[in-house]
Amino acid sequence: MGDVVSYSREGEIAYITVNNPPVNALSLPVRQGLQQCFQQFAADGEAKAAVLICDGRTFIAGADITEFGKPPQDPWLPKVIHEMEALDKITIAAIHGTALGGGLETAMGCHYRCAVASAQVGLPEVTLGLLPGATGTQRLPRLIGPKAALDAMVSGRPMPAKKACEAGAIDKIVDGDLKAGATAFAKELLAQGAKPRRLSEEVVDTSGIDEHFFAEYRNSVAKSARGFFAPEQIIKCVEAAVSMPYADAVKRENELFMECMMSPHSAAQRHLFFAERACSKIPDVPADTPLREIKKVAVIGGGTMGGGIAMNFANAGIPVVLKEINPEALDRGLDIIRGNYDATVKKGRMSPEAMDQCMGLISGALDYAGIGDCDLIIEAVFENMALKKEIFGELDKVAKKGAILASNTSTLNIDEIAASTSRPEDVIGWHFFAPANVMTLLELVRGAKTAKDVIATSLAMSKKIRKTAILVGVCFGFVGNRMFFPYQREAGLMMLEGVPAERIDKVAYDWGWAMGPNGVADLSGLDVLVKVKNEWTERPDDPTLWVIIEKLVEQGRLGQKTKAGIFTYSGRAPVPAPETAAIAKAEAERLGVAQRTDMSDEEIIERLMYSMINEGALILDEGIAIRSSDIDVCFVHGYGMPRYRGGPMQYADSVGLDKVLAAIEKYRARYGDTNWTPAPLLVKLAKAGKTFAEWSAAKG
Ligand code: T1G
Repeated sequence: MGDVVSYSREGEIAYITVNNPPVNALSLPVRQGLQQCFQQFAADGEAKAAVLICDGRTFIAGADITEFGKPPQDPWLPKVIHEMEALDKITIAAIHGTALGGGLETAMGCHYRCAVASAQVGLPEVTLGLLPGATGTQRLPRLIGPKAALDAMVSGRPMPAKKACEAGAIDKIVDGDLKAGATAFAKELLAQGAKPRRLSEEVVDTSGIDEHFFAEYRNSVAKSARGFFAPEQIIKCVEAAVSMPYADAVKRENELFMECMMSPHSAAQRHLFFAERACSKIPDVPADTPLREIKKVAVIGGGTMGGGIAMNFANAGIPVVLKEINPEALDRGLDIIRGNYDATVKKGRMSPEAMDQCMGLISGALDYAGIGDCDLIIEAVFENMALKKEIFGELDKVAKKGAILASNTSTLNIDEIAASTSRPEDVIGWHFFAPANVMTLLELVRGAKTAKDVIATSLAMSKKIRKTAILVGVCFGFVGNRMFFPYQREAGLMMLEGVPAERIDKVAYDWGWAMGPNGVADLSGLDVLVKVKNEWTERPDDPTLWVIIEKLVEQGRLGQKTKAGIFTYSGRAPVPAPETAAIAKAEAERLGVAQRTDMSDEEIIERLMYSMINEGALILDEGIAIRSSDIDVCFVHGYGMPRYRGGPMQYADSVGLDKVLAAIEKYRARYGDTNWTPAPLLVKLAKAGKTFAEWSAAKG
């Protein structure tokens, strides 16, 4: 048992305490300890009730995810829970922090549950490509009804304690000290003569269920669950809960749980869980690096990006100054922000009071005088090196000592920008993704001279503004865009070969991307890609690169913002445009691009993905990304790659690098070395039978 679970008693109340930092995960010693301590409680004649409580910052936060993928070890959690539930003396779960997954399942194996108001409870297994596999799919519907249980399990979103109490998942909210409150609750139950409440002996309230319920529920989650494996398995479990005896339904739950556990989706989603936590670990920046204090922020440039960036800080309660060059531009910038907030309020996702509070934190400035006291200044102006250098020269004169000077550049050289100041150690890239107040990815671009505390502060601040940040090195396009360029390159070339834009996008969408490459180009603006091509001075010599997009821009078809680009837009839905097909045909003839009528969907997705993955292998070899999982985080958080694919490098590992290399060699034979020379790291790992993940882990 060790000390991960301990037994004690005060009078007639026993306490079973879990102490397994950092989150009291249900590792094997914890399961063994729970089993033994509840047996000790059963045998303790003095103990009339038991409180299950946890030390540290949270109640049990779930099964130990690090154990997944290894042979399961007895006692399994369902067994421990059923033994707890069978006891003839009452048990009470005392919850603080986050009772999640197996944690809530264990609490539901107790006869009663209490919690402090700040606690949250939930079954987030679906975020790991799993389902609540320790009777949660059977107990939660018995506690809060099938619809509320499905919502909780299919979304994976936790419930605040108050809401969980109203729904019936928690019996009592405890004020003040949790242990004291839980003890009082236990005594109250004893005084009432309360009996053990065993959910396994109850049935689901099916009064709200008719013959259409599950079909309608499936339709209601079709969009958000598109392509994911686990949500459907969860719905099947709840169908079993309402139609089968408990014991049979639990067997069905276990079968479906194992199907999830064995799915590549779960491997991918569990990979991302750890990947998102690894990306803030920088090998040469100690975790205890002192941080610079950020009390006030300035954003230079109030365009779409600048406005969105400013909102992130206001949302985190940090005052932010938006600096523009004239009153009209400043008003436009503030109107963009107000409009964004209005839209959120209208959707019911923000209260008008919260909006006013955020707007109250945003002020305007027309010169640099107003930003001299800012601790972090983010430049978010037009993507032009000369202009950025001029601005950083000004910032160098006005910014306070120790202020962090950041650029939101999406491609340009941070070292060159830093060289226009006398303090290159304070300069770093903060590359947000449009819309900046929505997309969760932030690329922090480390310059050659960027100070370690600037990096540490930027990582900490990114968490505060609810961004997932990866630290990247300096190159054209950093990590995300540099890998997205070959992806977009192949999309353009396939159009020249006669593959309709809409087919390419459908293949990408069906593979799981939120939007195909052509829809993305139209969304971000075709003129943006043309500007990138013009700024990309060291790009490979490829006469076919984005020639269709250049012609479309010449015709004023810039994408969604002009209602016409690669596609035509009457609403937001893209409509195939004959103009694009005509340009593709004409450009193919001009360039002598052979037409392909034999292109399979498999080739389309291989050329899109493997061109990106090959670039990712180069990026890893150059040290531009610290680890392959950072690249995965980049694409899931910044480009709409589905979590069940795990990110491009995880996907390559799951396909097998030997297969990826063979396909690249096939395209090299057809399209030449310029775009299809396999990255040396890919060749090395493929030949050694290794994965990108193993290479990254070995690198440390
Ligand atoms: N298992 C193992 N390690 C875990 C863990 C877990 N369940 N949860 C967190 N960690 C580690 C994490 O990797 C990090 O490690 C440290 O704890 C702090 O985490 C049978 C099958 C609880 C809300 O999905 O949502 O139960 O990086 O940085 O921001 O049906 O952790 O420090 O080395 O995230 O304060 C279901 C997952 C599992 C909850 C805390 N449970 N965890 O957030 O800290 S499946 C979950 C979280 C299951 C059953 C099924 C969050 C948190 P390191 P952190 P945080």
